Amino acid sequence: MTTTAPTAIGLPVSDADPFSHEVLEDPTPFHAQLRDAGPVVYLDRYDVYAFGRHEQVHAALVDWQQFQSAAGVGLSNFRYEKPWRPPSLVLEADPPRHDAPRRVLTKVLGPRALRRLHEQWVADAEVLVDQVLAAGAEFDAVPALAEAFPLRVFPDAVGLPAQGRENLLPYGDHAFNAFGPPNDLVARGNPRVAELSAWVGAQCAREVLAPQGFGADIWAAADRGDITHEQAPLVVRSLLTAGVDTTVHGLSAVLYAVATNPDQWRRLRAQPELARVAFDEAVRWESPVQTFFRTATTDVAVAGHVVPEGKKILMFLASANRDPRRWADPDAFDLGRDPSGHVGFGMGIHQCVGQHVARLEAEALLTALARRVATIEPAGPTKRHHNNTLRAWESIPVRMLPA
Ligand code: OW7
Repeated sequence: MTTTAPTAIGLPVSDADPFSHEVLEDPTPFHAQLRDAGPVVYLDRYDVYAFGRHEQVHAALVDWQQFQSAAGVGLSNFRYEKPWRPPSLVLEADPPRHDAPRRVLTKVLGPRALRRLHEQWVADAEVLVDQVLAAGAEFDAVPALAEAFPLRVFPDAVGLPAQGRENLLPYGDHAFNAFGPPNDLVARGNPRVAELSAWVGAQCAREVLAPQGFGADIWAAADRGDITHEQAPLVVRSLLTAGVDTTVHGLSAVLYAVATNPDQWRRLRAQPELARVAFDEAVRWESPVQTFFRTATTDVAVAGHVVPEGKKILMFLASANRDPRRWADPDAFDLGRDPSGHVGFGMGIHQCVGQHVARLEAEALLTALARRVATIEPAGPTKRHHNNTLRAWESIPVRMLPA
């Protein structure tokens, strides 16, 4: 990062590209430079204001009045640019329009609804782990576990038909790329956008969804008048966009964390009730969702600077989650710390509405592994998957020795 001296008004300026392959491969040094440059840094390449410290990221996330989402939570400003798809009714909306769809999702994905799934998902995780271990001690944890488990349980829970489920990961990958600039990652996804969007759109219809599941629950909420029937398909679409890649990369993160921190795996084996802490700590440590943007609704004063009305703000969730001003030994994956207060699921009114689903998936998978696996070791070179928004693994070769 080339950071010029603070300008006349004292605002640090950087010409860095947070969406370059170099930064996506290893964003950690860039995040440190950004935090050290100041509480607000102007990224002149994109004409956006960047927050890398926990204090400013947290403050922006909880201030939806001054930092709006309705102009889009990617680089594209919906005031001036047509979105690539109809905006999400929750993610890309502000109160009051945001609130009814959000309330519906809160209930559909809430702890009460998940109690019915708990037993089944624990059994599914045990079957999957037994199958994988029976096939050999060495395997790639990304396809074998991190992708396989969510794809085994989540589409069924939504009530999707079996056909076409292979479209879920490519659609999500593109949607998360589309929050970034129109770079090569977006260009590579573009040829399939029409086909994937058509498939996702078709799955949101009431007749296509199973009579029981999250999808049917959303349509039932429309029947009750909690949202309109016109809104129901887009609310289902939120599940299909945000519910698969995020959990895959969250599970990859915790699997990589325990594979490279054998002391923490021993701790988890001794106390499997730490599974949820392990997952939250992995979400802090890796931040599967790295960044989101907001748009200033007015001239906003931030740490002695002014973010002008209408400008985009790039919030580095991943950087906030390793800010040494907030966390002791931030780069350590440590089951002994309290990771609450991390912003990996966001914060405030938009905080991840699916986090209980994600935590249940992680708890089921980690508990099944803790009961069966004595040691987890890296078994070859890992490979990153680059995405403009997601921190992802393509491959994590591991060796798991049974207990
Ligand atoms: C949606 C954590 C990301 C998202 C991401 C992408 C799409 C949506 C939500 O949350 O469609 O509502």
